[in-house]
Amino acid sequence: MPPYTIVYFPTRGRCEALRMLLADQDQSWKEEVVTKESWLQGPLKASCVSDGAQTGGATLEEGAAELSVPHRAVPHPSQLYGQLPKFQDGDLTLYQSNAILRHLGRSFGLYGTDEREAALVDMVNDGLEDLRRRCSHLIHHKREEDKAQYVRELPAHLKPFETLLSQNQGGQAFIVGNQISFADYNLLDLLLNHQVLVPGCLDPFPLLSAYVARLSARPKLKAFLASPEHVNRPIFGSRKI
Ligand code: GTS
Repeated sequence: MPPYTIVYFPTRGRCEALRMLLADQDQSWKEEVVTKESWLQGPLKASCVSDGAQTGGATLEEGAAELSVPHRAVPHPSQLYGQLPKFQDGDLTLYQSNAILRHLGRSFGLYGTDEREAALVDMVNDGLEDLRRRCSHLIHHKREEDKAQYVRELPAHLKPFETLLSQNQGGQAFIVGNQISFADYNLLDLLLNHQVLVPGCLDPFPLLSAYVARLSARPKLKAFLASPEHVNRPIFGSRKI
């Protein structure tokens, strides 16, 4: 039995970076896929809802919006957040995708080689979260003019990552230091998604383009990215991108 279980909607969403990390680190894991129907029944959400949800505090965003999950689903006290992903590592249960990434980063030595690098890895990952939120807002509240604005502003949001790469060994290595970190998997996931969402968006960024090609060619990642498991899983819910 693999020690890891990912409980999530049938999308890449906030879990594909985790999956890429696990695959590249030669780990296996179990998937528990949560359908819209089972989520709407409520007990699973209730089993991960915070006290705040007693007043309707659970938010609805991203995949849930895609899945048309209603706001303020059944609240339940003394539980956590009311959202997926949920992640099991043996008897440790975690919520919050970035906490899970960091946990795996610590477990597999993917958190820089010292405190300075760890701080930089955190900085990159927090920057990625900013972009991920913008992107998911666009997907779930999409209007044509919003997409046009998103596309116009995207270069400014990608540029920091090109700059960070250029500052680390001329862009020939990883986003921080000399070894892969959890932030690399997160960055790779967002860049791959953006190549689908905004084709050609990496063209002005030669280092990021080469980085995507280089990381995607790592043998275990390459195999994962070519697997039906990855290929057939939509980036976001029902929009099939
Ligand atoms: N900060 C959380 C994280 O990083 O894990 C956000 C999790 C989140 O927004 N989960 C959404 C959810 O469970 C699904 S998705 O956005 O990841 O696709 N929504 C269901 C609900 O009822 O809110």
